[in-house]
Amino acid sequence: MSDYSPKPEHKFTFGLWTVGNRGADPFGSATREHKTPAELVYLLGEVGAYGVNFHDNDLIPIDATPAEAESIKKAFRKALDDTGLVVPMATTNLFSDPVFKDGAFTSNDPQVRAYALQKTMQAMDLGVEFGAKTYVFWGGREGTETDSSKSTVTAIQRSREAMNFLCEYALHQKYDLKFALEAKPNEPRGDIYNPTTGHMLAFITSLDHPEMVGVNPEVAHEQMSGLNFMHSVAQAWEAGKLFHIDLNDQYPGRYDQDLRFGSRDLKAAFFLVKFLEDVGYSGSRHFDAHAYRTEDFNGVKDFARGCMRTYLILKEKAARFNADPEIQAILAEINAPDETLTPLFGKFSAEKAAALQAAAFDRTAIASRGLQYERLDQLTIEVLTGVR
Ligand code: GCO
Ligand code: MN
Ligand code: MN
Repeated sequence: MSDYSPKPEHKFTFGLWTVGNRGADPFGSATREHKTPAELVYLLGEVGAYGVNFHDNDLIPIDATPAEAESIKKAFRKALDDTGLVVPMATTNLFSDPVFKDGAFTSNDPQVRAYALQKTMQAMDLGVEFGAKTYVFWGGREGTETDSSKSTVTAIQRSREAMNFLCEYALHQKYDLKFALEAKPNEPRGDIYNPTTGHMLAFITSLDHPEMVGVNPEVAHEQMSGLNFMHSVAQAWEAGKLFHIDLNDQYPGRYDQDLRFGSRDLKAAFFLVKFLEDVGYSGSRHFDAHAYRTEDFNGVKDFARGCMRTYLILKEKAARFNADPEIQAILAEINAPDETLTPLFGKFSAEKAAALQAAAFDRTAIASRGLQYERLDQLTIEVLTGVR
C-alpha cells in the first residue's frame, strides 16, 4: 500500500479563505463558525499542508485598527512558527467591499482606481512581510453586466497601466516577487475581462515587465468556459509562464462550485497531475476550493485531506501509466518518426519546400490507419480504476 500522506516537498497549499470558508451562498447564511487566521493555520498544520496563502483581508479585516492588525499578525506568525507552515503566495481582495462593485483597476471612477492601487501596494507589503514570493491578481470585479457602461479597450488599458505600475512598485521596493494573473470568465461579474488563461498570456506580452508576470490558471475557471484545463496549463508551461496553479473541480455550465480536487472529473484531474509531474512543475499545488456547506470543521479537514490525497493517488497512477509496457508500446508506435520525412521538418528552407511540394502522399492509405486511441483510453481508465 502506497503512502499518500502529504509531505513538504509536495508543496500543498491552501488559502485562508478556503478552509475558512463558512458555507454562505447567495441563498443562505454561514453554516460554520468564524475561525481566526491562526486557528486556520493550526488546522492546516494538522492535516499536513505545506503552506497557507491569504488575501490582505483574510488576515487583517479591512477596518482593523493598527493595534488589532499587530495582534493578529503576531498570533499568525506564532502559528506559522509552531506548525512550520510557510506563506508562498499572497493576493489582494479587490472584490468584497462595495467600493469595488464596478471593478478596481478598471473602474470608471478614478477614486476607486487610486484606492485599488493603494490597497494592492499595502497588501504586497503584507505578503512580502510573511515571505510570499508569488503575488496573485484575480480581478473578480473587473468586468461588466452591461457593455453600455464602459469601453472594453479602456478597461484593458487601465488593467495594463495598473500592472505596469505595480511591477515598478515591486522593483522599487526590491521585492523578490513574481505576479501570477488568474483568469475567470464570469462570476461575480456577468463577464470578466481577460476571461481565460489564453487571454492572460496574450495580455502579459503587452506589459512593460513581462518577465515578472505569469499566470495562475484555475481548474474550475477554464472548465466553466468548457475548456480543457490541462491544455491551458500546458500552454502556460510551454511559454514559461506557469507561476502558480489553483486546483479544485467544477461541473461545466454550473455556478462556481470550488469542489474538492479530483471529485468531479477524475480523468481530467489525472491528465493534469500527470502533466505537472511529467514536466517537473516545482511551484505550489494550491487548492482553491472549499468544503460542502453541509460540513462542520471535521468535514473541512476531510475536504483538505481529500484534495491532497487525491493528488498523490493520481501522481501514483501517472507513474503507473508511464511504466505500463502496453501503454508505452502503443505510444511508441503512434509517435514513431518517419525517417524519410524527418529532414523535411523544422526550419524552412527552399529545398525543403521544394521536396515537400514534389512529394507524393497516399491520402487514402494514410487515413486508413487506425490509431488505437480507444485501446489507449481504455487502458488509461483501467489504470485509473485500479484494475491495472
Ligand atoms: C474565485 C477565485 C478566487 C481567487 C483568489 C485568489 O473564483 O473566487 O478563484 O478564489 O483565486 O481571490 O486570488
Ligand atoms: Mn475560483
Ligand atoms: Mn482561484
